[in-house]
Amino acid sequence: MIGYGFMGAAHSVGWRQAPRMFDLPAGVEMAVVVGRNAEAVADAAARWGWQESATDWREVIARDDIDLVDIVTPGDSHAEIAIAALEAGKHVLCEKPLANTVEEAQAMADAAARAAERGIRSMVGFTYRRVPAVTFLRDLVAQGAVGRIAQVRAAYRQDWLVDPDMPLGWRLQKEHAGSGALGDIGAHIIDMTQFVTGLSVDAVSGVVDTIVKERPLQGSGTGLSGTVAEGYGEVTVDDLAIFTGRLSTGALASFEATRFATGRKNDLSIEVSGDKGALRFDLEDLNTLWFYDRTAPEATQGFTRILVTEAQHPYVSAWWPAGHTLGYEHGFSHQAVDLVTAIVEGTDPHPSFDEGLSVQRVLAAVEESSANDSAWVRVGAEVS
Ligand code: SOE
Repeated sequence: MIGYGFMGAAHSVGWRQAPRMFDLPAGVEMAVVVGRNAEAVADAAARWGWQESATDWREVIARDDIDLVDIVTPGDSHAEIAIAALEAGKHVLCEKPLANTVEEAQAMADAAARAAERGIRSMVGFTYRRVPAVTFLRDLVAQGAVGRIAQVRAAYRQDWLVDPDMPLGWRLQKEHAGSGALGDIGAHIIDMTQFVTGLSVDAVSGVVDTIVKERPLQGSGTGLSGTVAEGYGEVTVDDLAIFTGRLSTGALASFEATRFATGRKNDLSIEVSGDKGALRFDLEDLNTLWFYDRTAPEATQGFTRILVTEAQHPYVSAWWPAGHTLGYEHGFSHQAVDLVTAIVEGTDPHPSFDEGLSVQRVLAAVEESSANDSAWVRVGAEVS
């Protein structure tokens, strides 16, 4: 695993639990965790159960005893590491968003396609696809439970930037993160919309905005907090993004990605509305799915709560009995299970780098639209 911040912790928990709770077709050895600070990465290895730590990812990628490289670094190093790992014949799991630009994502997707010819697999870490209620929502949509989709409403709302003294971490710097709320959390709801509906976002109109334009420099810290250092620096990414998407059937979707939704901590919600019914999911209540069945007798219609903890629900049987709920970290185990299974079975895991590229194109189109008074921009059209 390259990187050891917030996502490094989450992935480590996933890799550790997956082989213990699921019957995997291959063993998992947490071999090496890599980071630039030797002491800090050694601590991370000891805490999370990696056999070794190292400071040079190129040396680690060159090792014969490494089969899979998990990339949890900021976006500015995804392309370089992923392409080098794929060329070295390693399977790759890369955190979202796939890259910082469409060009980088395209180069990664090309490298993944070349590697796939040699049986090397790659996958993007849109982990929320593997929250059981989200996977089940997708299954129900595919079975026709909502009928023809008329509209999707998707929002990812956080509030950790409301405080103007929150320091200028890497997520607020374009050269490291590519974009702000748009790429960090907007990418999740774009991917989730495409995943649960099976439709693509083909055109967008939107606006991105930066509310606090300068912040104190960061001392230490890698996650969503940190200490403040002397001086101020410019915020070079968006704080929030609001956009409309036209889906491939012509249906409309609304998207809201914000770090300024006061009181909302990690509130990803999606509602899919069709002519037969509707489904709604909210990450702050992640064991629940709401289903409205328009085909039921009118007198008993209404949003019904499904507690997604039954053995028949995706992934659940490996964990606890019905009603014994799961949490944020379980998606990372499910991701590990599906990737290892695909590698052993010789199938292509999802989301693929091509799917990551499709999200990247939507992100670029939203920025293009915002720069042009919210004009509609076709996704994948040449972005100036
Ligand atoms: C911060 O906004 C963050 O950690 C994202 O980077 C993750 O992708 C999301 O899952 C939770 O919030």
